[in-house]
Amino acid sequence: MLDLWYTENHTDNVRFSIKTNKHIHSEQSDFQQIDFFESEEFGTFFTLDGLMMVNEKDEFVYHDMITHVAMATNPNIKKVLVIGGGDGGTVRELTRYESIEQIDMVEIDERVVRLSQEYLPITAGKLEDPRVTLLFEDGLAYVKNKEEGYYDLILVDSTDPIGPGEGLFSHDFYNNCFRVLTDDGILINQHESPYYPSYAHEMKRAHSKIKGLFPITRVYQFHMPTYPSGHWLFGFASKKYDPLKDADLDAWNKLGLKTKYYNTDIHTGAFALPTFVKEMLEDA
Ligand code: AAT
Repeated sequence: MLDLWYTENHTDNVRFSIKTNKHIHSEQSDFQQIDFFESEEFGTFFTLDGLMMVNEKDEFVYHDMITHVAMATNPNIKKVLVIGGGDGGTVRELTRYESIEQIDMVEIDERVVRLSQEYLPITAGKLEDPRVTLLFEDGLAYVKNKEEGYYDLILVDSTDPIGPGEGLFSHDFYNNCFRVLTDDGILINQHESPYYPSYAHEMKRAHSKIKGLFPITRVYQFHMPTYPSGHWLFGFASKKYDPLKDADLDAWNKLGLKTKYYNTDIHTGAFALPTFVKEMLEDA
């Protein structure tokens, strides 16, 4: 039996490997290199340009944390925009809220969606919900052209700021997100990792841009075993609601949603950051 290992460089000096059973699919789309694998430890997973995006075993952490923190902060969210997120995991979590009326998902690469529908039904299974509209275009262009004050929530479920995801970390993009949000709108964005310097650099850059635009900006953390260092962040930016002071955590618990990572203790705890991360954010 051949040992087939998927290996990713987490830095120039650190590698992360997963033993795989099968390389299910490989293609170069118009935007990026897409690969799907099957493995014992992480189930089916896919990579974009050689970087882990989603796997069956730890996707719940990321998708719980990108969605439920904002939803517990403002339970009246009705119109949601997801940017990226082609695997469908973020949309899946949103569809669990009956109160949400409209979910627009803007994904640049239709191939990620179609392949996820084929190989990752665990995340893509709710993309056919009647409230969901799929739009295949660049998220940067989409928010530029969208009318102002439309969405209650924007979730930026994007790749890292290299390749097609670069524009989703730009000042222009954040500015347009602010504009298309309602007066009590919330923006959550994939905020990279504070640990390895190359990622921390991007995290600081993103934070400094958002800090200048929104009255309330915070960062919260979670543990993603397959992302570089495992220590990952989302940004919480908001025009009105503070995720700690304004969240009605009892009301969220009364919804009775069963989640595997998020709970209302994590809601509060995730905003408690290690000193080195606080210092990085302060001088960002
Ligand atoms: N749910 C977690 C999965 C992702 S994938 C991020 C998605 O963003 C990809 O499908 C990619 O095609 C899409 N994307 C990239 N750039 C754009 C853009 N400009 N407009 C719209 N969609 C885009 C996130 C993984 C995070 C990994 C962290 N290391």
